[in-house]
Amino acid sequence: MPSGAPSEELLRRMKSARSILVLTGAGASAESGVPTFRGQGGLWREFRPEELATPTAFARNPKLVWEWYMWRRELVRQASPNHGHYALAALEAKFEEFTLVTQNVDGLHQRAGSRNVIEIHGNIMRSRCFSCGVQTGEVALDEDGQLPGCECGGLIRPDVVWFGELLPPQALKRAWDAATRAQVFLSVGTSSAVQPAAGLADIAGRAGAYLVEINPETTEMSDRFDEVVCAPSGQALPMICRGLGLNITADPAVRLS
Ligand code: BJW
Ligand code: ZN
Repeated sequence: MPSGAPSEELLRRMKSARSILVLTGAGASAESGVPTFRGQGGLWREFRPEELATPTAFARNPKLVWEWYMWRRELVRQASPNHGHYALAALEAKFEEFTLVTQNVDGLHQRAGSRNVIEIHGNIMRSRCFSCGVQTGEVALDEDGQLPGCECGGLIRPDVVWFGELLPPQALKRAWDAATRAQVFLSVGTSSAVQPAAGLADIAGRAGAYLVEINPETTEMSDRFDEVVCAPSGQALPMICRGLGLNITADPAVRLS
């Protein structure tokens, strides 16, 4: 039965857990003003994924794809972490093993002070060569709309994972390993519509983790969770921290012990 507050059972499980795994999605950044992909106000309502988030789309129209990513980079640059990001950073300091796997490319978890962050879909601020794969910093279209190029002659692209592409193997392995060890798994702000990320919940569940979804809407996977906390993550995660007796600080320099 969905509710806005974490249950006593979740708090009890977290108090005794050694290992926690959190998977975040676009909803975790929604309260920071970064648009989600699906649902109300989602990016896919306005843009077609196959025109923008696939290697074929980039090969066909790299300038259009770059313009979209430069617009999103600007949104991310102007965004700040929200209470949910800070709550996750506070939780990290409490547990022996706390793994934060994010599908988000916005770097807001790191800006909130989280240290052990596994980015499985890349990072929007980085770039890499479409041909040889070499990573570069924040390269983009120049003022004349000229496409950035690599020394090898290939085009530079945003360093994110598009549909049909493999996820970074090391990151995926670390995420999968953490799922087999987790006693509590929190799925935060994701529609669980995209594989292989959505499969982490099943791995953790099979290994015996207590599965919790934090989302103001139900998803296709809600039935598979032991508990659904039906609230925005910027509210639900600080409630979990308070339930565990943790204070949240918006200043990552002031960490909790
Ligand atoms: C809140 C909230 C608040 C709102 N608080 N919550 C069947 C057919 C065709 C393809 C496939 C298939 N099965 C599997 C595939 C492959 C495909 C896939 O999964 N497709 C599905 C769509 C079906 N997967 C891939 O291609 C992956 N690669 C792969 O599998 O390689 C092997 C392979 C290769 C070739 C063929 C087959 C296999 C790669 C996936 C890459 C995803 N890339 C993107 C773009 C990243 C770059 C960028 O940012 O531009 O990643 S797509 C987009 O979706 C982005 C996200 O990370 C990802 C997940 O979305 P997320 O985060 O869940 O966001 P939303 O918007 O969906 O949901 C937000 C949620 O938040 C909602 O539920 C709201 O309610 C909630 N919310 N406010 C908390 N305040
Ligand atoms: Zn190159």
